[in-house]
Amino acid sequence: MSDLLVFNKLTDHMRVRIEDVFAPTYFQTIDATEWLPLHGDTIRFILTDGPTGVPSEVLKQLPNAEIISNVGVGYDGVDTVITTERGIPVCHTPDVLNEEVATTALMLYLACWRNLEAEMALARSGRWGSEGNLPLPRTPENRRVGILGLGRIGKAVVRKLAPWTTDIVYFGRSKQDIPFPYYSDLIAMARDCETLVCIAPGGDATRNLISREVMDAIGPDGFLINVGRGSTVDEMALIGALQEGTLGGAGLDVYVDEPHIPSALRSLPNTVLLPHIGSASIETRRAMADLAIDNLIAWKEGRPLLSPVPESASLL
Ligand code: NAP
Ligand code: 8YV
Repeated sequence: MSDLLVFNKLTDHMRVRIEDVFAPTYFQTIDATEWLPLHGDTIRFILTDGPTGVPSEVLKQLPNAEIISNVGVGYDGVDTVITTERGIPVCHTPDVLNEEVATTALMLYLACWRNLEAEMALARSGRWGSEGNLPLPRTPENRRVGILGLGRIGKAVVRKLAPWTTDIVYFGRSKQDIPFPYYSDLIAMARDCETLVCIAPGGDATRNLISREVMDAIGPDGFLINVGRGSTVDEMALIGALQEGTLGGAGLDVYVDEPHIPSALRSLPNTVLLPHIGSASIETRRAMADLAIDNLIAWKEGRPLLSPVPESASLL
């Protein structure tokens, strides 16, 4: 009888740890319409990841679910209004991925400013000799960078940017006790900076926050870097701004409908695109997986959770 429903793909390390303690069912291997009505009531524990989440219609069919553990810090795929109503705590994996995701943001920052993708393509093409070099790009040095979401990862981004620029401004819902200028108006910040880095959570509160107006405020000489969630950017507006050149370029790790990247974005020369690899190193993904599994085991053994999400605090 299964007690754990697993939505995400597991590494061998995770599988061994999980199968040592739990009796898992892997969602991708079952016919949910048949399985859930028959066995849904046996499930006490749920494991998932950021992009996958837990579909609300599935959660409805797990009447005895006690806990959801998310391999990832972003948990916008889980409806915490419903989980809180049902008394189901949600855990995530903060901090262990800060440096890796910040490195991804830095890679996109440098790649955009130095036109890395086109330069690499020219070197591989064999046409360097016949065509000569590309027009010179502009330097990433001493640019003003605006951070949307100066939280755990946002602060790591600022640290990693320091060798290139320390001219940092930020936007969020509240002013923090830090020495960087705060903007309560995202468009005003976009107007004043040359790169906007988004590392805010996804979900309804931030949906389409980066509107065409924000993109146009960054301007034709600036870049948008998004390592937060695709939902925070109005993707259709982004395509328009990039096609018309009112926004200089975009470095993206996340998209609205992953793993689908709109063909318009893929064919534009002024984009640098990554397939949601913000935290994707062996070491960091293992640390995230271990923390997510440790939370499940702590719950099973009646110990305090290691990293519940803030919305679950009232349940603990
Ligand atoms: P965090 O420490 O909670 O920081 C989030 C920041 O976003 C805070 O500074 C917060 O500031 C701001 N924020 C939250 N809601 C907002 C809103 N409605 N409007 C404006 N700003 C808002 O989270 P974190 O650990 O840094 O992670 C941030 C996000 O990065 C995750 O939620 C996830 O979506 C994304 N992420 C992506 C990858 C990837 O692979 N690409 C990997 C990890 C994480 P205020 O509270 O002052 O508003
Ligand atoms: C992962 C993420 O891609 O932590 C997050 O919020 O988006 C990423 O680190 C994801 O959760 C896969 O495990």
